[in-house]
Amino acid sequence: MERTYIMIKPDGVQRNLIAPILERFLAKGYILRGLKFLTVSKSLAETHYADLSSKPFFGALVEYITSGPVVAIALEGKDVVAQGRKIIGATNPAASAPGTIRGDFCIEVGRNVIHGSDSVESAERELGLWFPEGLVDNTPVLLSQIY
Ligand code: 3AN
Repeated sequence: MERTYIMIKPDGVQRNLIAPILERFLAKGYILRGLKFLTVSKSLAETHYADLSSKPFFGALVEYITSGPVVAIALEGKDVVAQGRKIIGATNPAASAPGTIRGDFCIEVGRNVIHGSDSVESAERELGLWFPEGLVDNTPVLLSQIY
């Protein structure tokens, strides 16, 4: 089953958007396979964004991601990478439709509250980076087995 890496960035955490953001993915039906709250080291931020290292905003991006705790999330489900990106919206919030996370919750590209993997290959790389301990077995069970 396909997986993606989602991250609520420091501005999303500080603006108390953890619950409303998480709600959108879980209500849609994706399965939670990993969830943690952590402060990001400079080296982890640089490795995560290695593809952008030549961009003029790279330094500011690393500073932003390391400026406070983030929520790292592993999700699983059919077509979750592409569908997750649709739920998130465009990189620039100004181009994100209302109803998307960035369309509803932010204004600036440099403070765009959330990250989502852009391909199945980057998802696997990012999940390995952020969840080196592996993911949690979270096979849905019938409610009748719980209650
Ligand atoms: P996305 O996060 O939508 O996959 P990327 O991978 O192109 O977009 O960019 C990664 C992050 O870099 C963005 N989420 C944003 O925080 C930052 N970023 C991208 N473009 C710019 C820009 N022009 N100015 C400042 N920050 C940017």
